[in-house]
Amino acid sequence: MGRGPRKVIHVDMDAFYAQVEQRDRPELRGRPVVVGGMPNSRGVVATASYEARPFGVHSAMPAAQAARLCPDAVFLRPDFAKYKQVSRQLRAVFERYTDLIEPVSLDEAYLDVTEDALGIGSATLVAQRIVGEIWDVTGLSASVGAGPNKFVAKVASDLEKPRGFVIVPPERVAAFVRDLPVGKIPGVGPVGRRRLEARGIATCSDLLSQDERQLVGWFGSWGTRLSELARGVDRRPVVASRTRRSCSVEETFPRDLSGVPAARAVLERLAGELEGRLRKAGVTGRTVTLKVRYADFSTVTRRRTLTRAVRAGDDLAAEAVALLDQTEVAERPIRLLGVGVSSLEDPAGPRQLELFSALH
Ligand code: DCP
Ligand code: MG
Repeated sequence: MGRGPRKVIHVDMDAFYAQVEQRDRPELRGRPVVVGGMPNSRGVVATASYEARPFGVHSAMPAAQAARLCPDAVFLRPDFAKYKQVSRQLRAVFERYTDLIEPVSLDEAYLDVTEDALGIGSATLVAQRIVGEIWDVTGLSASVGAGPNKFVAKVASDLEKPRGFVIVPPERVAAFVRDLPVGKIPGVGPVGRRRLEARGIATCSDLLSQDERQLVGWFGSWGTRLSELARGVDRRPVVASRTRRSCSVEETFPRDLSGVPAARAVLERLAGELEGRLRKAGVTGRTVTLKVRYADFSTVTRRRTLTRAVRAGDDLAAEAVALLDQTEVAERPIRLLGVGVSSLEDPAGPRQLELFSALH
């Protein structure tokens, strides 16, 4: 294990989708912008620009409600391809500073810079350089937090958004955590908060004043976890994502789709497209993944690993359609469907694959 405290940075873009849109359409800068569903639909808000937030507009709220709260807001549909592109640019910035990068979502990642790649040494300096470089490369602002673990870094990055910059050195962790409302602890949602408040626990210092055994008695293993976090302790490592070799196609619908037959027709078409991609790449795959994004933007993936590698559109479609049973596609409107394949193999055999990689 480590010799001394780790240095963990958490980066989270400000009002991500909305900021990208404001960057690309300067006439929207300084104006309330809501990205997500349209006000006259049953869609929900994906995010709101900081100009819209004082009106009470927030993620996951029905778009119609957002329009009532903030009648001057400009409503835009999300452009996921664009956000993914920015996300790749962020990743490239992070990679200059460390290999230990754990992406959490398109706009958020943990970085372990205990030993940063450039030998800068100071987490504060690394964080400053990362924010500066993100701005130079993407024209977008980020908030960052740094501390000896993921919990502290995450809370710190959220504390002074937008353009937040909060560094918590090890000796300041105890004071930093003490006054934190329990609702700010990642993983404590509204339900958890109510359970804690019912026991008179509103802040981390309230947690600290409870005996750990009492917390475990009330809340089970969650009690242990809370007790640790309240002391500013979080041992979770930053886990670098493996570069998974996969291939997928997906489609967002101009209007939400309903029903299994409609979903099946789309999946058959996407599977045909995927076959083309796999053919071009000269690979087959053993794991088939179905991706479903519902109208409220919540997204699920379901996968199945086969005993043999497949590539034919018919095979891919059959697997993807079978996986529909494990989703709520029959009951809920669908915004996006996707089919992917991983555990890729080269049907020509491993020797060919080696030769191929040796040539690159
Ligand atoms: N998102 C979404 N639906 C949600 C939450 C988020 O579609 N319920 C999308 C839109 C956000 C992006 O993910 O722009 C990043 O989520 P964040 O929670 O980081 O929120 P923002 O970046 O928009 O704002 P903040 O400045 O609070 O981080
Ligand atoms: Mg964000």
